[in-house]
Amino acid sequence: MINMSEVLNNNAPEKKQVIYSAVQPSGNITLGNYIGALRNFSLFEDKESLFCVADLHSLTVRQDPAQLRKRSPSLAALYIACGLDPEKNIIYCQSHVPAHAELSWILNCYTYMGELNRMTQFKAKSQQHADNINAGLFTYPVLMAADILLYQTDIVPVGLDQKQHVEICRDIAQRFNSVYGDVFTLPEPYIRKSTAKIMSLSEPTKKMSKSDPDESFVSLFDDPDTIRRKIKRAVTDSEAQIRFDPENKPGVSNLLTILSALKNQTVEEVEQSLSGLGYGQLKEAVAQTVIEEFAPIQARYKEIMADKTYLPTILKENAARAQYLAQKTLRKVYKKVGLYQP
Ligand code: AQP
Repeated sequence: MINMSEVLNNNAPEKKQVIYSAVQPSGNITLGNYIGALRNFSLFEDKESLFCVADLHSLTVRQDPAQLRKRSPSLAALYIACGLDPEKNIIYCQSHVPAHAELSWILNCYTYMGELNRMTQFKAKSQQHADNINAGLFTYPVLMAADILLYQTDIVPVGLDQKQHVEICRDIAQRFNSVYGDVFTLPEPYIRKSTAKIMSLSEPTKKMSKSDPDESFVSLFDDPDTIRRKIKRAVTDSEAQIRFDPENKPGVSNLLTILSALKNQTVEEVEQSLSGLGYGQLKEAVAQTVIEEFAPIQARYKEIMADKTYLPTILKENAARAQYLAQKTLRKVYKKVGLYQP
């Protein structure tokens, strides 16, 4: 079981809490997305939880339309395969709920250019996509704020890279509330310290990302041979000593973090269990653990995708549930800012 005391900022009040999180269908879901986000989602089954396929967000980077069309339902199927029950949770596509884009426009008018300029993801993505620094990339955090605030969210389970975006969401909400009264709930990020950032296999000082080259990450769709091959090639160092030291040994430390997350053990316990062994054995242990973790998810995913009517039905029904909740907030916001509603 995941240790709840490991949580950063876990000080939300005792009430029926709303949980919101999203993943972009911008590539094959990675081990980083899984450990940093998806795997934590089922912790919140007893709360009112919304898990979104952030297809509008993914347009901030050029996507192949045919691929995107397939990836969105595929990601929703993965949510379910990872253990989320679509009857208890609301699993839906962002573009099926127009209120996201509508609230985003309003919030744009309550967000400053200076704040958005400070976003590290915008800086990184601008460098990565220098030929396409579009306005959507710049206002990405505002759409994310709209996602979260529409549902009066209390907790947002994310990886560390998204912490800054949850913070700006709070700032925007606070600014709006200070003018119009308590319209929005202020959300808290839920970030597990030990697994907050899984690093790239080929460049372990960089975050593992689904839009990076294929060899830099393990995907939830990789077969056992591919998982073994990729982890075998993971960059380590020449010291040949298994030791957790992210600064001097980022590659080995990343492998230990992955192992500790998936085995639900502390890094020290994992280090101890591998004492005296070499990097080959460390990599084999990581590969085997990942393969075993993914096997039931992949099997369930195949079953879901084989049923051609199940997923479209679920996504339509869940979008209607999300729309109902989102409209309540949007109507309130329109009224507060003075938009005429006959
Ligand atoms: N390497 C990571 N370690 C831990 N958590 C991670 N997350 C992403 N990478 C890691 C978390 O996964 C969730 C989904 O992220 P997203 O799709 O909304 O966008 P992202 O953070 O930009 O993820 P990627 O994989 O890097 O996507 P691309 O390449 O499209 O930009 C978030 O909770 C994120 O923190």
